[in-house]
Amino acid sequence: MRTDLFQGHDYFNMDDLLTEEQKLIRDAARAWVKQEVSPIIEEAAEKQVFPKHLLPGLGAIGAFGPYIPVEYGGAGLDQISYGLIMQELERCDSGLRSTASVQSSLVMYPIWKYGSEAQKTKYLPKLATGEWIGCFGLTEPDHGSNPGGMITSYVEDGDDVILNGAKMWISNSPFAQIAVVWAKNEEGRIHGLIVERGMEGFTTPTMKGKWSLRASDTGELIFDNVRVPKANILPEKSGLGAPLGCLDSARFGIAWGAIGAALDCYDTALRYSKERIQFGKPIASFQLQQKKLAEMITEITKAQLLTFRLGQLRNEGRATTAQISMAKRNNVDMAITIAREARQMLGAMGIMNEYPIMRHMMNLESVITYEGTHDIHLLITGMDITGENAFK
Ligand code: TGC
Ligand code: FAD
Repeated sequence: MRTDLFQGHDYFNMDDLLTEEQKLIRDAARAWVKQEVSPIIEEAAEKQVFPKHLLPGLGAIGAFGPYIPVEYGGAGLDQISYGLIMQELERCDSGLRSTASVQSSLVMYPIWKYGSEAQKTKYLPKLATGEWIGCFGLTEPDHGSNPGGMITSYVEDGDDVILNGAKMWISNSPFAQIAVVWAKNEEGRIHGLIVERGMEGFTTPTMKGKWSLRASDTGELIFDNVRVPKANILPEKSGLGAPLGCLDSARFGIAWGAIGAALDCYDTALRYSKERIQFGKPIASFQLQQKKLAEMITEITKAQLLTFRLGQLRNEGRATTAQISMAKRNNVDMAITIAREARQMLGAMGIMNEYPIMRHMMNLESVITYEGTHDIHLLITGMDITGENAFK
């Protein structure tokens, strides 16, 4: 069992920009992670299981729907608080943050923004506590970066619809009680449906064999003539813009989360470099190792500044999809580069589970792929600045 010695790093006094409430929320999340998750995370990753006993604790620290209004069971917090919670979770493990991202931004967010009052009252309070867990089905075996091409579809049948198709790579699907599923109606228009575990013809096989995000359960969603009440269709928004709006929120959380993973790698490498003696001196005294550490904290600081500003813009309702893309892409790339450098600084010890770096490095290979790949986010920026669409 590893002792979690992490200390925050705040080179540009970013804490001065946070409110007392934001700092309290961040510190509470950090304390909970250190006590409840750090001691068990390596074993969970090795066994390839998500530790489900953590779900009520995640609910209690406000990680499920931080910005959902209190009347629906959420914490009613601002976007920077949401980001800080994601940072603290991913500081420990990207899979832990994934569970909270999916629940908050990809399940609670669409129900809150696009759902009926009856749907909000039925689902949101139970999702906020972690009593129910949800998942988000957009990606299909043949439609990843191009979700608009999806073939999952439904036809109307009285008060119900009959849903057919399959989704793949779905975080939390193996144990989720509900799935927010994106499917085309008879006119080919995309709608969101809430599919509940137990509906006949609905199965969620687990996907095994991942070398990345091992402490997060990933699976499929299979719909074989599943009868879903029309009352479970999200009524307030349709079209591809509906799931893409959820992705804006989740990608924002990932931008913060990636800083957490980078901080943990930097913190580990910094401490190790002061303790590890070679040629009669700590390796921290060698210029090449200092270069690595100095560049790491520089990149982390730049990401912190970018992301804080993005949080302000989101709080004002002004952040654009392209700004969020830039932050997600930059910060995940920053974190994966730091993980690789930090691993080298630990020499052979860097590959051991006694330290978190290799796990972060492997996790970040998923994070740089999901919620829009590194290349897709570059093309979103490219389209935004040139007005030219290079996707198709
Ligand atoms: P495009 O023609 O650009 O847009 C289609 C319609 O959507 C509108 N729109 C948005 N609306 C709201 N918010 C946004 N962010 C929006 N972006 C676009 C757009 O105006 C248009 O509306 P309308 O009325 O004209 O129809 O769509 P496209 O087919 O060209 O695709 C664009 C592209 C490639 C950028 C997009 O599809 C994309 O982002 N692809 C990446 C797919 C992706 O990120 N999938 C993520 C799956 S979920 C996941 O990975 C969860 S990981 C879980 C975890 O965190 O653990
Ligand atoms: P593809 O789209 O096949 O892309 C392959 C390569 O081609 C990539 O490098 C990509 O950048 C490139 N490419 C594609 N199109 C273009 C283009 N136009 N121009 C240039 N290059 C291009 N999805 C969900 O819906 N829900 C989830 O909960 C979820 N969880 C996930 C959990 C994990 C662990 C992982 C790994 C994925 C998860 N996903 C989920 C799926 C994820 O969103 C997709 O993997 C991602 O969107 C990329 O799709 P793809 O894997 O099919 O890659």
